[in-house]
Amino acid sequence: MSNRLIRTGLGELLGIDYPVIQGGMAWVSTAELAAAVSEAGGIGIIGSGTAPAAWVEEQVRLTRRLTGKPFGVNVMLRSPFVEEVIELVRKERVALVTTGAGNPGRYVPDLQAAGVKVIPVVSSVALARRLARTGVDALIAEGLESGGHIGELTTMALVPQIVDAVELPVIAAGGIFDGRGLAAALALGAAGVQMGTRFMCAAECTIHPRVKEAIIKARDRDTVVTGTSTGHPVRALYNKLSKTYMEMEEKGAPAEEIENLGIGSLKAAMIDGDVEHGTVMAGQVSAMVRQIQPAGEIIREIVAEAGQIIEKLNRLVVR
Ligand code: TUI
Repeated sequence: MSNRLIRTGLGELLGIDYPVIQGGMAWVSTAELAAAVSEAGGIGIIGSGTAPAAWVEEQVRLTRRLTGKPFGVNVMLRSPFVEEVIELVRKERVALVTTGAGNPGRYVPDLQAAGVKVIPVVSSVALARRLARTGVDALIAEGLESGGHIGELTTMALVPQIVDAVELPVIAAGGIFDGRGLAAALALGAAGVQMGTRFMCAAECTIHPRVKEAIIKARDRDTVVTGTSTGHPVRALYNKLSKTYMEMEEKGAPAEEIENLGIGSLKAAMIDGDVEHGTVMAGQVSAMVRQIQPAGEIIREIVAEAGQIIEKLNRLVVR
């Protein structure tokens, strides 16, 4: 397969060859996956989730042993350890911090002063505009096709709106699986893509094999969104736990009771492999995942396919 570069400016910003970011996923994206993605020319992200700084520090050290290339850490802003994790990534001067589930505005100046690039994940135009004013380096616009905590707009509708609203590189996330997704994202004005679900089935991803199997088995309508009634919608594979969620939401159970169902459930799925009583957060593209592949192969495939599509589209235009 040919492997030319797709130059969008994201490569220069992050010091990488291909405009592909691996989504930071709690309990999923550890040093092994992050390092493999970075080694292959994308950028890998350690998902810190609700882990304390000591765990993140260990992961940063391990990643540095596995690759000399730039990598990032995702900070989940609803973590009880958010302050100490921010301090750790600042002290360690990791190349990139992505954030999720909140507004990271107040951390931006200190991180950038330490040489850390800051790229928040947003799911609305309002937050994109607010964060653009804080001087963030780029934005990840994440549509509701994604797994995990999601917003209310699709990638197709959200990405061009954010591209028009800010003068920053925008990375598209949610529903992106292959070179078609990358080419489509570029057509919407994005400078690159972030992918989570596909990298869950990378050979280097350390999650329980039963989770990979469940994703490979999933069909088009097998993800569901629960938690909308509590204000924290989450997309995950349909299973016994999501059935319970839906029943409780249906009968109008108190928000606290519904939220309590989720405690420990992500770890139960990803680490213990309980794909029936745990939360298997995964996106709508789960249905497209058919095999376990090395991260490097995934990246090379996507970039080559996007290149071919762009050339083919070019030939569609008759002069
Ligand atoms: O963050 C994600 N996906 C996630 S985080 C996660 S772990 C979790 N644990 C407990 C509660 C919630 C999540 C699993 N999946 N994606 C990035 C993302 N961020 N999508 C949407 C947002 C978002 C939502 C609201 C970003 C900012 C925001 O702002 C609210 C505010 O404070 O203005």
